[in-house]
Amino acid sequence: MKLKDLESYKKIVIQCHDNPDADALASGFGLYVYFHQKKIPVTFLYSGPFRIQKSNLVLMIKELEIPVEYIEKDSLSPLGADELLITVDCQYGAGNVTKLTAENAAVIDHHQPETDALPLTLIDSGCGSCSTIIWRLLKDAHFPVSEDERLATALYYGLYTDTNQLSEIDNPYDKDMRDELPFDKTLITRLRNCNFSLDELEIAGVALLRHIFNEANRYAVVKARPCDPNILGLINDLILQVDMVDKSVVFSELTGGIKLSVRSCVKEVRADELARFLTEGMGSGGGHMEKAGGFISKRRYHETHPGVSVETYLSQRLDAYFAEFDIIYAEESPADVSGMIKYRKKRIPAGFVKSGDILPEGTPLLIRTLKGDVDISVSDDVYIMIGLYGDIYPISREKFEYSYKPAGGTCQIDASYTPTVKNLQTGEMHSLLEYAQNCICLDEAFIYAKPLERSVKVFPLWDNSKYLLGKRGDFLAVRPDDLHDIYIIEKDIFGRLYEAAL
Ligand SMILES: [Mn+2]
Repeated sequence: MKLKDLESYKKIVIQCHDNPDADALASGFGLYVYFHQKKIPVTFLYSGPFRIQKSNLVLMIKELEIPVEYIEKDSLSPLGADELLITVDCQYGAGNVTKLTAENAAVIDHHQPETDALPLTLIDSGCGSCSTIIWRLLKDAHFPVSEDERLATALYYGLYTDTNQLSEIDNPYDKDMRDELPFDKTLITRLRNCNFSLDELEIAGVALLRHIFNEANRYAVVKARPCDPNILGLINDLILQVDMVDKSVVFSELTGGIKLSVRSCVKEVRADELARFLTEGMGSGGGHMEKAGGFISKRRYHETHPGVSVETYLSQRLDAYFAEFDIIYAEESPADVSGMIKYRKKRIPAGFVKSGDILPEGTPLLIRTLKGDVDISVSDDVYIMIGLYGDIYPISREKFEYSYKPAGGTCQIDASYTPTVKNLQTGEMHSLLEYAQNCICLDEAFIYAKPLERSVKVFPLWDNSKYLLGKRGDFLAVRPDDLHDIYIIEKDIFGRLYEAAL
């Protein structure tokens, strides 16, 4: 869906969820500014039992001049056939937004799909905020977002608050928006410092009085009364500092579902991956290695875990998590290839970039992909391989020359986000594909591999601080010329890239 698809109506009403948060306000504001500039009559409203009272939101509306109106449920008037309702940061017909009768409705949201999709729907649950999706739509429509400081600040603050002060970001679009928007720093500082009330301070205090602690797996689970997600992160940062606790989950039960904050301070557990594990099939989770967050839909939870308390669910799920994984430190011990089969890499073109072609030797680079950011330092001996799905990994020139040869032509990938490369000294960003050339695997590229029967975390040779996660059915692979070079190939990709070598 593009903004253009929404422009053919006589009038547009933007509605965000009841009890709006900063992300909902920023998202509605972004659309409002766009349609207003297009000279289409537009209003932005919210309903529900309560008017906005939170001090940071009141300040945000006032300082950024967000033209949002509160309409009581009984005063909502139905929309006609030539009018369009757009719900932002929520879904038309869902429980957290007062229903306004409309013949035409569109949905822009970043939560898990809750309702049957309407024709005009854009939901990307991978984004940390709905503001990010609005920003993408505005950019796609060539709207100069960065020239409007009030709008830029609103969108930035929407992402900031929905991702626990940006600590729970992992989507590349979120990172791009964070890096690109020219926001008002002074105002963000003011907003940050009127973020919660004395009542919320008390919620934090009460939550800390009770906890579940598991000594064997060194985790804690804490329940907080319904509150703003920022409070959960604040409580959790404190809990993680306890000497016996290495991982912790703080949650609260809200009207629409369960909001989680997840923390880890050991490299064997990535908080973002644990958040995904805890919310799997019922919501979404993600973030950083140490700080992450998640949301579980109430409806999905009750369907799959009827009558189970959230504390019980989380403790059992955490125990399952710790029982599930084997850990391999590639640097420390070579792979045991006895149960593995030899595979030949199919001769499918892949992309590669000589890092020395991008910038001068020694320049620190950040390469952003759908699967995360990778840091490298430019060197004539470091090449970057680009897989069919936009996955990237560094390879030494020597290994490259042994296994591949340049094949000419432009490199094409099949991914929803094209890897970007950022010069960490200047902040300049480019598409990695600008520098890419095709290459094909020489005949003699073989690997040993076997499908995994249990989940495994591999700390690869090229980075022993971050693991690669392999799930049951994925393949554990190792290069015959270096039995320490152990990695994971996802099961969906394996068959397309490898064939058994007879
Ligand atoms: Mn949101």
